[in-house]
Amino acid sequence: MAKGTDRHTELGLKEEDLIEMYRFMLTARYCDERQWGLNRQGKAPFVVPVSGHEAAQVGSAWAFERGKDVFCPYYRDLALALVAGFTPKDVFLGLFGKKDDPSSGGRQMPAHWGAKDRNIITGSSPIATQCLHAAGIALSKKLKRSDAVVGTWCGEGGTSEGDWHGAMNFAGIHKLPLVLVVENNQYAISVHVSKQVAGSVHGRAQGYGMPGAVGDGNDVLEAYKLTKEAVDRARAGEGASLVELLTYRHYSHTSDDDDRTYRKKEEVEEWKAKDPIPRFEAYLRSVEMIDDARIQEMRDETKTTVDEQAAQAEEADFPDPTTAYDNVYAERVEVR
Ligand SMILES: Cc1ncc(C[n+]2csc(CCOP(=O)(O)OP(=O)(O)O)c2C)c(N)n1
Ligand SMILES: [Mg+2]
Repeated sequence: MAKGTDRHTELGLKEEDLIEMYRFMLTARYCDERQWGLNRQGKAPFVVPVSGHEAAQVGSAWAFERGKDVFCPYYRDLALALVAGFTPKDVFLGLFGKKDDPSSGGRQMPAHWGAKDRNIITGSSPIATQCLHAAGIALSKKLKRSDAVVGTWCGEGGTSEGDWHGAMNFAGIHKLPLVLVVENNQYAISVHVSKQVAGSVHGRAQGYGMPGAVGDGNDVLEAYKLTKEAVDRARAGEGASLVELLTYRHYSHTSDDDDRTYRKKEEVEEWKAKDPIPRFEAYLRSVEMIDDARIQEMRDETKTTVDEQAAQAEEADFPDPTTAYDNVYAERVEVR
């Protein structure tokens, strides 16, 4: 392919962008493998796996401007949290419930990503509540005449919630600078998408007066392209958009779920063959940005970083028990 006509060039992405995107995808994958192993060792009580969603999350997150835009993610968004400014150590501090966990200082369940200094708004456990928070923040950005854009992410199961429809309706009416990304991995725990959505997720946008796009969520460049169009639209004052990214989770819903009871092995294997990481590696090879040796080197480097930072988090301090009521009640109540 002649230089200048590559897909990424057409999207305005440079070599440094692609290499960083690839590194984030690898980092998320190794964090996932490490946290899964720690769960099986009994060291991490609850894990929400991300494997399979890396392209959807890194591609969509890359369309936002860090430091200005606001991220309202959901629990599966480990790769997105990394792009938005979490380090692997931060991920593991949350997993172990340690004092320096940026999301909650070890108070919340793991995977409730949040950090004020990185514009990541922590979500509540009820699904799709973050979409309403995001709509409210987008309204405030509009009222303040800021050109910041708000992004919110959820699964296709989340789109059955009233909160999601409320956010869509409000964002459509008020033309809010909001992008709603749906990571459609075909399942809401054990419930297949065919029992969740009769039409299509992206088709729901029409009823709320906004554009709805759908694309291959295992292709990081497509995830970026669709989300970037939506972000540009929002920043130009043209209102909200919905982006549906088709993907699949490789592991069970959480470490407390057994997906063998509702997913056929063949189906899982079929989707694993579309793994977003080797697919992106194939693209990077095709534009001669990396070769096999560089892939191995980057994989080794990333894995070492993740292992080291996971170990540092494991050794870190737990919160002081006397701080248990901090930020929970306005004033600490002494109980005799
Ligand atoms: C309001 C509400 N109902 C039910 C649950 C239990 N629950 C947690 S995750 C989940 C499935 C969500 O699936 P989806 O939105 O497709 O996201 P995925 O986990 O597949 O990424 C459910 C039903 C919840 N947390 N909140
Ligand atoms: Mg789902």
